Amino acid sequence: MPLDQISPVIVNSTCPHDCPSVCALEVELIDGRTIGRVRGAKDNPYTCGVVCAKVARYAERVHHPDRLKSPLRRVGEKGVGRDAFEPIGWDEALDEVAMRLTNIAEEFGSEAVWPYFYAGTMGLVQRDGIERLRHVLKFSRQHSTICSSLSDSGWLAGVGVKYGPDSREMADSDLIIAWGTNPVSTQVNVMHHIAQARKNRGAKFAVVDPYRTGSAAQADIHVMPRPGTDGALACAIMHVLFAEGFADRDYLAKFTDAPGDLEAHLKSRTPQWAAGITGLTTEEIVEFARLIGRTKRTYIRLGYGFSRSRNGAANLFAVSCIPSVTGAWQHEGGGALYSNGGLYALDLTLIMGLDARDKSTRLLDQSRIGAILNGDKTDLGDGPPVKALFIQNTNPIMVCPDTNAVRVGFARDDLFVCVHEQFLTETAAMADIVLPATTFLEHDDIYVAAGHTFLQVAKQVIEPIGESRSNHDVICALAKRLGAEHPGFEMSAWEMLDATLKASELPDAESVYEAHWIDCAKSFEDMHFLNGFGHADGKFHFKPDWAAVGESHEGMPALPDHQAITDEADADRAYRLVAAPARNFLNSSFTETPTSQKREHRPTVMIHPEDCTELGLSEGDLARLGNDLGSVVVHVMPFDGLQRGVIIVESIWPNGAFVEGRGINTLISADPGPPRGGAVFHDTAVWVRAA
Ligand SMILES: Nc1nc2c(c(=O)[nH]1)N[C@H]1C(S)=C(S)[C@@H](COP(=O)(O)OP(=O)(O)OC[C@H]3O[C@@H](n4cnc5c(=O)[nH]c(N)nc54)[C@H](O)[C@@H]3O)O[C@H]1N2
Ligand SMILES: Nc1nc2c(c(=O)[nH]1)N[C@H]1C(S)=C(S)[C@@H](COP(=O)(O)OP(=O)(O)OC[C@H]3O[C@@H](n4cnc5c(=O)[nH]c(N)nc54)[C@H](O)[C@@H]3O)O[C@H]1N2
Ligand code: SF4
Ligand SMILES: [Mo]
Repeated sequence: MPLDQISPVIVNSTCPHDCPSVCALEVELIDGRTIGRVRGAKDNPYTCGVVCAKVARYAERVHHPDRLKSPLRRVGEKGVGRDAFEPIGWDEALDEVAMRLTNIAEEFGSEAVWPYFYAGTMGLVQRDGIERLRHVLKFSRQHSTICSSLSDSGWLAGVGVKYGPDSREMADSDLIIAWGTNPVSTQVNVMHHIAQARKNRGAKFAVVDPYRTGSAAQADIHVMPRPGTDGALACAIMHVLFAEGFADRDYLAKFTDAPGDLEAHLKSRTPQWAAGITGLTTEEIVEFARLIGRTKRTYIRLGYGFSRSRNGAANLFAVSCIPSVTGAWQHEGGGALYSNGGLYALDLTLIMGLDARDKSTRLLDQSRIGAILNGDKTDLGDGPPVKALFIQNTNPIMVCPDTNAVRVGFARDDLFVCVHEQFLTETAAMADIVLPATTFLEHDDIYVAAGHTFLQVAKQVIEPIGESRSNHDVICALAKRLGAEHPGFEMSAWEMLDATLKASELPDAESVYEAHWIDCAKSFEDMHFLNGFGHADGKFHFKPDWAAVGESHEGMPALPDHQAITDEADADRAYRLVAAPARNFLNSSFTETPTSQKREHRPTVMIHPEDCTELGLSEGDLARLGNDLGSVVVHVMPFDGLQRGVIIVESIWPNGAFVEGRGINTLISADPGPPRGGAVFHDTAVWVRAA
């Protein structure tokens, strides 16, 4: 019978992609090997039946003809593609990886091996099991900086703990501000809850973003600052709040550390001052501040995007101070949310092998992989060079800063690379051994979320594609060959997640799976910090202890401020580049699916029409963008939804999709943002000319 005539079974699952929404899913199962449509679970109070278009069409990805189906050994040049590889058996592949890692560790020390991973899947067993192998064998550790270290730093400085007012409360807000986030693209569920508030309460929706994103286009108010200037904007808003009687002085006295110092400090942070830095008008700033001041139920949804600057931690911190001045935290539908990552009190000892962790083992910065592979002593310290990479869940040749350096590093003849992947990515194409990986539909796992409060357990839905194996299975098989011992290497993925739940005093895996999710929200009082903020004194800190947040705290502002350390434009590099995510990709994933490719069309630079005229560029022309790190060529799209002097290239396209084969991260610096590192994807000055 043709597949479309079979009525499919619906199976519960959870979206594993690196996205705050972590949607509860309903997957059409056509047969034991084939899925149909994917929908959001209607009865999940956050997902509410909504998923993004990419995942609705997951069949395109899971059943893609290019899925890796067997282990591969490279027999040709690096970076060529499929023709350079020959299929081999699993035992042969794993034996070779184990042999190479053992030899390298014996010759150069265990720190010469660097297991390297990120969040291609957010499932805790499949994502973090690599840490267990690392810790048991004392391989180099990874400082995970590519996504959330700047934003974590900024949030923890003021609030002290990583959660906040329940995102479902957006539906009860009167003003929702998407600050440095583009939910239409990056977390579509937020838009659903905003739509509820607009419909039910006539709520206003505001977006703070340097360009007119899909979200900004739907907003009532779009505040469009220059990139990297949110600290100045936040200070000027707070200046107005104090000056015009919108500050909640009772709240400030009870719940904050230094309201007097803050008020005095903000006297000189006038809207005129901020206008000069942000490129906004004084009137816009004052009007926005008054709206926030008048609206008790103001909910700020803080994004990661505006933290991806050298001053990103300071900026996110400054914005998080606003509800502490107005006292909005006290109200239902009020306050600010960055992430609920700290809500889930899971004991990850078993999964991550934390009992075997030796903190004296070298820690290497994930975002500086280019410098590290090229032997930079500031990164390597006294330790050995990195001689072997074992990679799961990430595609550094596309997604890391300073692509040229990353490529030179991967091209080293004396570097052994094993990549465990679903597709032959640009990174996998540089590997010596490639192992085929399952997708979330082909293995079991447990999921927590940044954007909501639900913990979910999902079971395997279909048979693994080809000979693919899960991360957990590969880690355990390698551990056996490497002589690594830990109880976690002896268990199935299901046993691991069940044991993790039990160790965390939560219901067992089967019960959570049966329920599809359990809600880990704390009480209203706790989520709104009415019982105190996360610091020992229970106060929100306007004067953060930056030294407690990160080592590179020197120069962090004592009170919320504009920290003038960005890569500012100058006479030679007149444009500020924002390399924001594209709607139809998810980081480097979905760049392989036909629908996403069609919708995104091609790498494009958005330039203000007046800048286009000055540069002699028109729609469809090729422009070259460059700085000290290199240059890239892209097609031009004149666009009036940004300030002059700001340009946008949405991504993350493969390098190979660009005219000269060099992708946008060629231009991104690997400088770590203070105080605790972090990649600065949206903080780049470039020159632009016709190509
Ligand atoms: N220009 C620019 N660059 C950026 C950003 C930006 O905004 N602009 N954002 C940055 C951010 S925030 C992030 S988080 C990074 C993310 O960058 P990546 O970590 O590369 O992103 P993903 O696409 O999430 O996942 C990477 C790979 O994991 C694989 N994968 C998925 N599930 C599994 C699995 O179960 N097992 C195995 N073995 N592999 C799996 C996928 O096939 C995919 O190729 O990119 C960063 N780079
Ligand atoms: N479609 C899609 N969804 C995704 C991803 C994707 O690549 N594509 N990536 C996933 C991942 S790993 C993450 S971490 C999240 C990130 O999702 P978000 O939190 O939304 O962060 P970004 O997408 O990096 O950036 C959001 C917006 O910040 C803006 N921005 C840049 N610099 C500044 C600034 O200085 N000030 C202000 N106010 N705004 C600024 C950008 O223009 C962009 O529109 O999204 C996830 N969801
Ligand atoms: S919105 Fe995010 S979590 Fe939801 S289906 Fe899409 S990628 Fe997955
Ligand atoms: Mo991310």
